[in-house]
Amino acid sequence: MNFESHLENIKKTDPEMYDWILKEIDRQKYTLELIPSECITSPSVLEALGSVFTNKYSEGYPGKRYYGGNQFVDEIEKLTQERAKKIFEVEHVNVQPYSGSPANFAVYTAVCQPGDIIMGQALTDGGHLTHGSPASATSKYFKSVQYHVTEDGEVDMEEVERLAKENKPKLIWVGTSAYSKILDYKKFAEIADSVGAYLAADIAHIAGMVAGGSHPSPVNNVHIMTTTTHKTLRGPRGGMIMVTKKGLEKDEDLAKKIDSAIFPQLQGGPHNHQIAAIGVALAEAMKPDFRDYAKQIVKNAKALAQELISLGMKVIGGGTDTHLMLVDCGKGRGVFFQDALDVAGITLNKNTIPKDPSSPFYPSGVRLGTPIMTTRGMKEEEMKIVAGWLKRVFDQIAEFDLPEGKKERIAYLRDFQKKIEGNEELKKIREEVKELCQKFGIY
Ligand code: DSN
Repeated sequence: MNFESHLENIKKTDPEMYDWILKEIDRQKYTLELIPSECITSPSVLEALGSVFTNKYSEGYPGKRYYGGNQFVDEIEKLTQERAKKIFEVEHVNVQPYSGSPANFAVYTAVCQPGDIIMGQALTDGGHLTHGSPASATSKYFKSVQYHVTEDGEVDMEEVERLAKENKPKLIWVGTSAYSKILDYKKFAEIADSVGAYLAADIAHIAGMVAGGSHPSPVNNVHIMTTTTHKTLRGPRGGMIMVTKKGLEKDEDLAKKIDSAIFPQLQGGPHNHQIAAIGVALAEAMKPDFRDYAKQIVKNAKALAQELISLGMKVIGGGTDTHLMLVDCGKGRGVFFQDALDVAGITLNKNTIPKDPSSPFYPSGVRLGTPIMTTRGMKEEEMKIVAGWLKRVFDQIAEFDLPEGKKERIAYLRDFQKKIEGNEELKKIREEVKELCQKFGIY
């Protein structure tokens, strides 16, 4: 894809912004992105996202809009809904959420009253902010009870059951942002049903793998599913809320409640360009090669985890069943690994590990995954090369340890930054990374 010809107008009207866009294109092209919640959309998705649908207001739903001129907006919204229903085998879909967090807040709005008890996996244990984290408004408006993982990084189902029985939550979330195992949806359903709770699966991370058949779907066990559309699903930034058959059996008004939570309760006009682009991504997800991609994500993640382990790195839980893994870097040392990798042209994020001995600000691990490398066409052979780079970078941070004192930390990290920026081994790896990235382009 020739980006420059797609940017000829902005080049003339806003050269400053044009330059930043070119810089970001180069960053994405020539560095290796291991953040497991990111992906590379297709040129078709980008075209839909840049389309004239961004010009239109259309509060309401197909056939019931508050503004005129929505005859084509109605068609793209219906088309996108139908594609999502088919792929995820659900009864009802709302494709208007601006992203995952608003989608999740709409679920609360639809099925809870302020002050109701809700349950979710702790953020420090691989859950998501919006599942009732103390840092999120969801814990301000609802009484949040959080469950955790064991040392192996698996959800502690005994704790889930005990907390559900003790607290009788109105809503239970099942779904993760930093978790490498397959969740026991059946057991979650038994627990939620036993206390009469709504069970909502947040499948944001795994949506592409569910669509492509390389990860089990929670559809038959839960009442609601939410997702973002820009992670493994490989669409534009956006969100969807889905109501399952089981959901309608529990509450025949559930679809209506979800729709009215999104509009008029929480959002205004839908982002129609985003909906068009989600539709394009869903059409791509129905193609056979998407299934190959979905399978390869998992194969690559397994290969990467195994190679890291054989090089002596500590992968939480001894491997992965999904697209991502957590690596234990030692107490408070995730930040060193993330920053050193940045210098080497490899991007990932520091992350807490189960029972983290440090704090969420200076966590002990990193989170990494394979969706982008897989989209670029890399396979198991390349995963070995990537694991080798990760180990070489890890060796460069061996001498660094986070000081206990908060003030000392800032000066120490500044000094660390200077040292790694001048590190010759990291610069060498950066060149090797660039070479591989040139072989596996993003467009
Ligand atoms: N920020 C996303 C992630 O990185 O997993 C979750 O919303």
